[in-house]
Amino acid sequence: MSLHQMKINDRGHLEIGDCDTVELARQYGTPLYVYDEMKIRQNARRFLLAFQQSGCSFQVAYASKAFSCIAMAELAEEENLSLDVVSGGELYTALKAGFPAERIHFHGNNKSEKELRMALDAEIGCFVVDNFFELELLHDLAREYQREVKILLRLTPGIEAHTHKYITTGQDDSKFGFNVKNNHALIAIKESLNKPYFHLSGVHFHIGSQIFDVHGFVQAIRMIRKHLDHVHEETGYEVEVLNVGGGFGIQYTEEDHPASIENYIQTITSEVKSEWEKRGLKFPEIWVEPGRSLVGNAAITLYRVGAIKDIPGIRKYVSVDGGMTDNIRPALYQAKYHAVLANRAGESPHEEVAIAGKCCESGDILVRNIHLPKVNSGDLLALFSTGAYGYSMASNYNRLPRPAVVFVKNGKSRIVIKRETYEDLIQNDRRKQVFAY
Ligand code: LYS
Repeated sequence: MSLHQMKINDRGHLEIGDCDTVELARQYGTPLYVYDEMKIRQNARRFLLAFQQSGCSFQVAYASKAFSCIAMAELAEEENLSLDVVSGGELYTALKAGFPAERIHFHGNNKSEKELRMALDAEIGCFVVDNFFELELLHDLAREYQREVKILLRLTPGIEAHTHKYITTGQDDSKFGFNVKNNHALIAIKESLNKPYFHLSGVHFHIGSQIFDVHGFVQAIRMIRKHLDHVHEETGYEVEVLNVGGGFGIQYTEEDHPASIENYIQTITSEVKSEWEKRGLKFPEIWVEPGRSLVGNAAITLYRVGAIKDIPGIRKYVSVDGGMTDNIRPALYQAKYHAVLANRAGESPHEEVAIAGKCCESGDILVRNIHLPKVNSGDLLALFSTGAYGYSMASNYNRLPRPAVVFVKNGKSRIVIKRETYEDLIQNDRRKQVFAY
């Protein structure tokens, strides 16, 4: 849920998807991830419409790392998205959901042989090859399968996006992709063209995550096009597909001012058109990989407030029943979130507090400073815009069970991931056996 769309009912309760959050918490317990299904669908449709209006051929591949589960893959399928997966587990989820394999793209800087075989068995649409090791391994497997495999090469354009250093990916010093500046990209393209079991559809790049400024994309497209000119001179090769990755930012707090979905797509498509037109080349198919921008603002997390510790003159800690186990982003990236008291959503702010998680880590703080109405133990707290990289990065640290996830729509809710139980936590543990050694 984004900041400006907060809906409060006549009981003063926050609503999402026309469902009362207090009722949702009562029904499913807390912590609880709640996704507004229509919001995800609207975001998807905005991407597709912006592309349709550009006149370009395209694919919008949902980056399932942002939030992967069967229901999400089903939704992506219904909305005519493609799917980007980065592991055997994400691929397995997509296939189990019945997602069409030909619309799956496989990413990752260290795909194992087992994962590559799984993807070849499923006959997925495209492999985004990340490095020389994978280039050889995948080609050996393609030969073994006696099948021509479609690939893109992930290039590293040498662009630094203005975002947290842990989530930049396009700079030269990156574990991802073939660097353009040191000629690895050209060598990889030449090698791919010489490999009989590869069809090189094009190239991919990704400059980082949570990017607000469209200019980074413009710069990267120009830079990649220059490199492709060089490739053209050397080999005569032209790309059919240009995959510009994702990284489209969203608003977490009022300090964030990302460009709109329409603005990102319009900028990217016009830049590609103008660069290709200048050279009299046929426009490539443009692929994007939004994750956060599809699901991030579609969800909230509901927590129950427990202990409150006031240190006069220093800080008031309001502790909730989740924390870094269901949302690592504040601890990992100093990510900022907005929150409200969901059971008293209409009340004015009264005090400044910190919202703390329940893990045994001083860094387990979800929000360092926030103005809320006077908070009482038992209040329900809603953290906004938690749909991306929240549940998907959740852990069982301190042996906390992972929360439940529900989808809401038109006043109805459905569980899409059930809450873990203590029994789930120990299901893979084995007791000591007398003759075990
Ligand atoms: N997990 C990161 C985040 O929460 C983003 C990673 C993007 C992956 N390419 O912001």
